[in-house]
Amino acid sequence: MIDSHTGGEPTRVVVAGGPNLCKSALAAQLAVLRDQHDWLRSSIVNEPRGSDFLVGALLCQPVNPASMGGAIFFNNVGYLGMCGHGTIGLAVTLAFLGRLGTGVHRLETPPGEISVRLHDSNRVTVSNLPSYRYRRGQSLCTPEFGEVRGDIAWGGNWFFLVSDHGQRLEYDNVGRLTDFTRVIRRELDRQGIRGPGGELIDHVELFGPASKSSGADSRNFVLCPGGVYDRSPCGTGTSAKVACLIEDGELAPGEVWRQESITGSVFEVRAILRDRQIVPEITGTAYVTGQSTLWLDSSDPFRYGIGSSSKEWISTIADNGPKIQHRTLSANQDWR
Ligand code: PYC
Repeated sequence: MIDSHTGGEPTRVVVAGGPNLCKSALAAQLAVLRDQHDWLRSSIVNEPRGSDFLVGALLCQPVNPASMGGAIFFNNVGYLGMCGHGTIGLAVTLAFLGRLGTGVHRLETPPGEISVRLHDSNRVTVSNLPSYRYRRGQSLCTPEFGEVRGDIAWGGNWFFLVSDHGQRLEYDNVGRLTDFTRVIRRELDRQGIRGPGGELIDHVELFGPASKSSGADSRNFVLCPGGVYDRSPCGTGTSAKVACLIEDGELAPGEVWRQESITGSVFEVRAILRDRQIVPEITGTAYVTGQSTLWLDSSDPFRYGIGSSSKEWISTIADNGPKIQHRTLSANQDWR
């Protein structure tokens, strides 16, 4: 596994030894991973190895041999659609391993194929999936904070985007921002406010003025599905934002939008129109921070992560003995 961070948000890429998911479309590979190997996700991103804000990426076989690969992104509670910061981290990781050269490469993800341009060993532009706004000015009543209005938009994941919120978007206020956005997330769910196909709106994004020193157009705070905030400006959230700006005529196709995160990191985005669809291109920087091998010790009750519902883990505990063969997942060993 290789760790990196993109604008402060970590990505842990499994580069070898994952389960055999067959060479099918990435959405089908995701279904197999979720249904049969969810222990892999929880082992990697949950405590004690991981943390609430860690995003994992499993490198998969692509359907199209011309693709650089496929990727499934996941976090402490489940699976993401696309992941902008994670894609930048993945490209930098593959460059670090000598597996990716500068230039443009295709990457398959569960919601569709994207492309990645590696500029140098750290800087990457992701050409995302077409992004769009589903609803403008959706009203939401919350018991704690009264009415909140936001746009519902998709940029690879579903977002509720709020500009008028009365909150202070500063790093020393992340506790309150987390509480505020968790209430929004809870009420969206409770009141059945969803995407057009019933999808959960599982990311909440607040906007405010950028810091003067960043030279950015806006600062955001993004609550992720696991209940913690994105340290980066969030690639899919920034895509959802520029889709709204273009639909409102506040940003022209091709014009650059610089999105600052709550930690001060910045993504540069410009959207192009392709077949009348808004395609955001997100540029950011990632750095490799470490390399490790995952060890699953059959006598370790937390080998699948704290809170994991892995059946194997439960049976081991119930039987009070190591019923599972000792299994390890390493860079050299393919576990099946
Ligand atoms: O960069 O798209 C992103 C992202 C989604 C969740 C965390 N980061």
